[in-house]
Parts: sequence; C-alpha cells; structure tokens
Amino acid sequence: MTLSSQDLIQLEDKFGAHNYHPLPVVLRKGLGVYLWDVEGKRYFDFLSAYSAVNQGHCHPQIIHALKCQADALTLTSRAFHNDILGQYEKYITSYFGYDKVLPMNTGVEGGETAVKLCRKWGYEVKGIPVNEAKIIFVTGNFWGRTLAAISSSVDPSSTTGFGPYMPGYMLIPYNDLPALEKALEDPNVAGFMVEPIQGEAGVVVPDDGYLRSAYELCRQRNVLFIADEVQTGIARTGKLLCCDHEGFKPDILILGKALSGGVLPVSAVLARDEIMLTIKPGEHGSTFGGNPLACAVAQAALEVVKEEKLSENADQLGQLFRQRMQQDLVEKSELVSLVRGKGLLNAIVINDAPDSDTAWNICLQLAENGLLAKPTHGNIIRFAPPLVITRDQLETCCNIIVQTILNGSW
Ligand code: IF1
Repeated sequence: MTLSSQDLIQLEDKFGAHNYHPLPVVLRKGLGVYLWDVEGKRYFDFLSAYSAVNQGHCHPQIIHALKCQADALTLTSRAFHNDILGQYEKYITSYFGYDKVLPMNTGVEGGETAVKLCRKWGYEVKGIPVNEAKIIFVTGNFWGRTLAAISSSVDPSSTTGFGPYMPGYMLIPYNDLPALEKALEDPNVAGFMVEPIQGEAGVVVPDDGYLRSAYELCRQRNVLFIADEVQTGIARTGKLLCCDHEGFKPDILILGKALSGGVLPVSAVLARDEIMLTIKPGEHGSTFGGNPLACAVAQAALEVVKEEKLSENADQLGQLFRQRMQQDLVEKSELVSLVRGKGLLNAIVINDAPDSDTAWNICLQLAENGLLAKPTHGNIIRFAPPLVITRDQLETCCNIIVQTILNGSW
C-alpha cells in the first residue's frame, strides 16, 4: 500500500525528532533540476539541498561512480590504505591548487578541522602561547550545528540552551574592515574564518574587495584566512570558488555539500604543507573520512563541474535571474525590496517584518505552482537551483516566481 504525503508526514511527526519545520511536500524522486512528490507532482528545485546538488539530482555520472565503487569497496577506515584515497587526494589538491587535503564527511566537520588546524598552526608555527589562540568570526555566520560551530553564532535559535560555549573566539561585524583591522591587533589571533557570501544569514554579499582586503590584512598580521566555501564553493557563485572572484587563495579552504553532488556526505579541508603537517598521525580524523566510496563519488562530482562548465552557466544564468527579479518584481511590486546574490546563489527580500509569515506563504504558493524554495530568517527567500539548469528552464522559473508574487494576495 502506497502511503500518502500526509501519512508520511505523520510518521515523521510521531517517530522523528522535531528539529525541523519542513514545507509540507514529500519527495520521492529527483533528476536534474526536477523533484517529484509521492503524488507524482513535479517541481523545479530552487533550493538544491542548500547548494549540495549543484550537479543536479542523481547525476548519472556520479551515480555510476557510486554504484561501481559500492560493488568493490566502501570503507576500510584509515587503519589501512586503499587504492582510491591517494588518487583522489592527488586529484582534488591539483584541482584546487593546494599541497594537501584532510578528508572529512560533513561541512561542520570541515569547519571543526579548520579550527583545529588553525590553532595547532598558531602554537607550533606562529608561536602563540598554548591555549591562548584566538579565532575571529563574523556576526551572521553559520557553519553548522556542533558546539564549536554554535559558539561563534549570534543566532539565538542556534545557541539558546546549548551553553557553555567554546572559548578563544572573537566576533566582529561582517563586511567591516576597520573592525577586522582592530581585532587583528591581538597578537594571539591565529585565524579569521568567514563565508565569502553569508548563506544562512540570507545570501549577504559583502562589498567588492572586502574579502581580498581582509585576506591582505590577515597576511600582514601572520593570521590564517579560512574560507568556509561549503555553500558558496563548487561553482555555485559563478566561479569554482567564491574567493576566485577576488583573485586570492585562502590559507585554509573548507568544502562540503556539492563536493559529492548531494549523493553522500563528503567534506574536505585543503591547505599548504606548513599548516596541514602540524597535525600528526593519530591527532585528528574520522571513521568515514576519505572512505573509498566518498572519494569515488567526489571525484566524479568534480569532473562533472568542469566537463559541464557549471561555473560559466551559474555566472550567466545568475545575471539573467537577478535582471528578471529586478525588472519584474523589485521595480513592479512594493512587496519585494531587493534581489541580491552572485552566480546562482540569490535571494529576494520581502518587504515585511522578519517574523511575518509572508515569505513562508509565498513559498507554499510557489510549491503549489511547481517551484520549491524556502525562506531563511523570516522575510528572505533564497533561490538556488542546480547549476545544470538551462536558460529556458530558468526563464520558466522566473515566470513562476514573478506571477506567484504579483498575483498573490500577500
Ligand atoms: C541544516 C542552514 C544553509 C553551511 C556553511 C558549513 C555548513 C553549512 C556555509 C555545515 C550547512 C546547511 C545546514 C542545514 C541547512 C543548511 C543551511 F540553513 F542551516 F544554514 F545552507 F544555510 N558552512 N548548511 O551553510 O555543513 O555540517 O550541514 O554538512 O542544518 O539544516 P553540514
């Protein structure tokens, strides 16, 4: 007996933790830019699992790599070598231009790894007194749900009830160079960790040049620039990495999400030898980190990005998307105050109180009209389709968004 959407939602409600509030849509199939629910309705996916499905759902080349490796060897642990890891490490370090990679699973494990590497480098290379290392974060950041990650958050929904918090953190405003310059006067600062565009905060794009100037300030102070590209990386913003828009290489690069094309959790931290080799055997790792299945999938996912020129597509269609939103919505409707983003990571800001349910209701109606998106922080709707979307599909989706918002009674 096939269970309805309602039946399946009730199962989750009864037997699952209530740590999410999903849209009332129950999906059963995905391919490319499309998702289908259990009743067979088709949607355009404009969330891409928060930019984990840049290559499109169930990309045949990635699924093929998954199936082949799954029939051979999925996991050895790092107690032994295997025939996939070294080849993958060579591939990904050459792909992004770093000496070494430390493979992990989730994005937040990548962030934790970056913080540990930065502290270790601070003590062993920079000479910061032990247990005195500081890391600078920016307000509005989001890098996951672990205690180390939420310790840098100012969002009560991330922090309330989970204290005490990790020491050694400094918080400054995003997109504020004088604040960074001041914070860098502390000789015990080891690193500055930042998202090139703040995803969860609502696709907040810093001023042109901010990232490059921040990187230069860090270099002057012998502080590591740590780029959290878990959401902005892998072609999402119209370049392979969002930092590429400003022509510098972060000292530590964190990748996740689309590194596997959304097939399974794969993350990676890349750095030069001076940083990476501060962690010695037995000092960090994870059971599944760098497992053969993950490596095979990640290599295929990266090959697809280059072969299908996903960065270029994201760049061109992102411009088209923002142009359409600007001319058909921002200039036509009081309800939409602005559109912002880079590549195919964009958002519109609804001209209503952040705690209003207008954005939520718009997303419910968009789902009715065949397009899936979800609000972030109340009145901001993020639009991030898979990067394989075609121009025609994007035009169709712009029409759905424009008509839904202009014809609705919000
Ligand atoms: C959820 C948010 C997005 C991230 C950046 C690290 C991580 C994330 C820039 C950690 C994860 C996910 C988490 C997911 C929803 C999604 C999200 F809404 F939570 F904040 F994208 F904006 N750095 N973001 O965006 O990666 O450990 O999750 O693999 O928690 O519901 P992860």
